[in-house]
Amino acid sequence: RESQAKKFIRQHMDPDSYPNIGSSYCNQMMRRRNMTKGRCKPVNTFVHEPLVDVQAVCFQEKVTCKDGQSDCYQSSSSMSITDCRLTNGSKYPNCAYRTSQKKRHIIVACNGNPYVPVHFDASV
Ligand code: T3P
Repeated sequence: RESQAKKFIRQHMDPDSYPNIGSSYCNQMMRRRNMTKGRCKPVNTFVHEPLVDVQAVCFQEKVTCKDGQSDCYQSSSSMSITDCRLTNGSKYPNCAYRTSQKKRHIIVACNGNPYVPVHFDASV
């Protein structure tokens, strides 16, 4: 079975696409990374930074997660990200996404040994 760490990488890491991101980026990437199987995942963020820099966030500022319990950390630097948000009229299996590029501080939950990101909580 896929580990939580591998799942985070599949769902949230894309270091190499930036800056060549077009309006169909999310439609393609959400499908390619298997987030349109069974349902359309409503919101998902891809991070365009090296994996080591995202893993390092687990040792940066500790913050409260949205669920109030897990261990979350906020990146000290702003990072290049792309938010994918399902469009209102989109109907499974035709998952249609709006692509928005941003520079934000990311908040991730970390777990395990090695202590690595396992969930994307928010960007601020
Ligand atoms: P996961 O836990 O697999 O990383 O919160 C539900 C899902 O939405 C969660 O999936 C993370 C994802 N999400 C983003 O990817 N970006 C966001 O900005 C927010 C708010 C949620």
